[in-house]
Amino acid sequence: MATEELGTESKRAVASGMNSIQGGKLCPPENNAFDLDLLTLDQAKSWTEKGYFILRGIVDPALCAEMTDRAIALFSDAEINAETSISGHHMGKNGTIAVEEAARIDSGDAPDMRMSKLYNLHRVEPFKSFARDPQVVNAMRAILGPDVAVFNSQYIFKNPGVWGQPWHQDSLYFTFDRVPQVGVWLATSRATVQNGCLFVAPGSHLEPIHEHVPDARPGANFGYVEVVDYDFSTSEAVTMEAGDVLIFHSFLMHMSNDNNADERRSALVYHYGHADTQILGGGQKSATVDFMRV
Ligand SMILES: O=C(O)CCC(=O)C(=O)O
Repeated sequence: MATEELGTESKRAVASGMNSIQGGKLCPPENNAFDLDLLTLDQAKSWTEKGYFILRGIVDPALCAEMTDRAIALFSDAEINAETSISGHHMGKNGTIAVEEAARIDSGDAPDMRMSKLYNLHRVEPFKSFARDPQVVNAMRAILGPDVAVFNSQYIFKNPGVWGQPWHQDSLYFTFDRVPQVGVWLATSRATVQNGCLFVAPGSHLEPIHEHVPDARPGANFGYVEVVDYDFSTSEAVTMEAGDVLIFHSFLMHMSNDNNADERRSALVYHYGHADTQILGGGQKSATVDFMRV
């Protein structure tokens, strides 16, 4: 069908644009540590060898539930009061971007069932305070140094029946002059193998950025791309309780399972970098990049 072919073509063009800028890039291992003595020995070992570690129980589950309610309210507001809406992407007046789920299967019409992602939350409470959580900031300083900023924030809903995101490296999306960046994935519900937790490929943060090909599933979310030339047989499921935080390297290959359970899986995901990071290619700023020092 013509529309499907067009969709496939534009997905290929997006992937090839990102591959041509970021593909083959390496992160020098000496960039991965500023002062790992700020971490526990186990955290530092896991970070160095595997490319991630977990901070357990650092956010009250009641605050996680409040964050979810607030994200739903902001999502509804962005839809209703959108300045622009294109293909299920709504640009809210306060800078938020609400993205509807493309792969949703019989999930219903309520806003919280249509929501896939909500971007640009880190200047809004209660999300702003989490960006400055002392344990998170300590981890960022241990890895990146004293001058750090959060530059990307997303609230991700994965409702029952919704598909996961395939294997990828986040640095594919970050066209910056410095590497690495660091992902902070706060579970705001529990995350299980059944409801769509993350999986990671330990040690893959030492790989270059691999070529990513478009997610071939018809109806997959726009922008989903995947690594298909790596052996994922040693991958590990990251199961979490509400309030746990995964800290992960932006070169680490990771994916998430489909939600085959009858409960929602939700997460608040931040990305941090050095506060003086410059955007490559003349500074054309993405709508989802906004550096805020913490
Ligand atoms: O939360 C998910 O399901 C996927 C998140 C992810 O892979 C990412 O933010 O890079």
